[in-house]
Amino acid sequence: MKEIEKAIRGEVLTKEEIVTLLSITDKNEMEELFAAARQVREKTFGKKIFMYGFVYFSTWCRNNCNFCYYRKSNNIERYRKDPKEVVELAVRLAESGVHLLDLTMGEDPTYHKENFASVLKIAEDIKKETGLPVMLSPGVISDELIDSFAELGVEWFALYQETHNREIFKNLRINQDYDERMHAKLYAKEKGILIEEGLLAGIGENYEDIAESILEMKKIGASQVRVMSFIPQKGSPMESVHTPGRELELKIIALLRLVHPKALIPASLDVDGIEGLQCRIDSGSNVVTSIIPPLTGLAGVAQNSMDVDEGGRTVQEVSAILREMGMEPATALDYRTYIDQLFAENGK
Ligand code: SAM
Ligand code: MD0
Ligand code: SF4
Repeated sequence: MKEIEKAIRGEVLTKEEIVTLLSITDKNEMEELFAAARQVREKTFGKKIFMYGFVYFSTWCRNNCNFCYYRKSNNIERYRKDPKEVVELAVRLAESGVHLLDLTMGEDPTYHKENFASVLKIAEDIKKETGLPVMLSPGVISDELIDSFAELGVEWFALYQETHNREIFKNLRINQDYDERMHAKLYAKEKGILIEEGLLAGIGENYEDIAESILEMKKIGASQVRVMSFIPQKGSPMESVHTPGRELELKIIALLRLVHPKALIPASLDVDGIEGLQCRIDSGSNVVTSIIPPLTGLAGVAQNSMDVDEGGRTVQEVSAILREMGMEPATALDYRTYIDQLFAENGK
């Protein structure tokens, strides 16, 4: 298809062209799209795939996102892990071979009350003890707090808009401010932190909305860009909304790759577990996220238990599958070298 050839030449696709490619239903055309995404990925990354450890250490939240299991009004069992235990878990993940530690939490009122003192300490200790880069996923926080995390040398700030359609945002992230959320992200970038932006698939968006998101992610200078299929959560207002067919997520991954050739693009184990790894890598992603240590009582965000305790979401398991596919698990040094390049490009 001519749009695909254009992307392979390194030209940025227009919104209309992205919509055309998102509309593909023909199997051969879809395979052409995925093959192009793999070709574009290989140019920058070769066969190497990165792996992120995931530590979701507090599931308390002051917000009421309609799609989320951990929304405030959901009557569920929650945990806030003791800081010492969080550090131990991170060390364990580091020893298992992950390249980055993603420290994630609900917008826990306890942390907000103490001005994030324990989270700052957790991030500091984990950096010291593991030497690995750290990503922080804290929800919306103040500029002052972002300054503090920047001073600690936190490498990444992850905060997903989910959609760049303000109407849809309002219905998903109820009583939250679109601009405030976007501001936190842009401020972190301004402070020299790499940012991750993301969208949710299957929440009432159309192809135009998705194309706009893909282009907006480019505009804001996100270095990591993601999509996850919506998974219905028990007890939430969207409990009976169906999860979308996975072709949509896979096409979006491929288009993210074509529009953001050098970006880090997750294949999240949190949507379909380890079963979902190969197809996501095959459509152009290059980071496996949501690697969780087994038997620790830690949860995922979209699938709170799938494959975790069975040991399915481990470096060992992921590496074996990657090798079988002819891909190669990267090293921590490969990862550090790559993000150093991103920092240099961002002028830091
Ligand atoms: N509480 C912080 C926040 O919302 O930014 C940090 C957690 S963040 C990692 C939670 C992300 O998981 C959401 O931004 C959303 O993209 C994803 N997520 C949550 N619930 C989901 C669901 N039901 N299906 C798919 N993805 C979901
Ligand atoms: C993931 N469960 O990557 C994680 C999460 C938070 N930064 C990431 C959505 O699948
Ligand atoms: Fe809280 Fe994040 Fe879930 Fe929203 S997505 S309810 S902010 S944990």
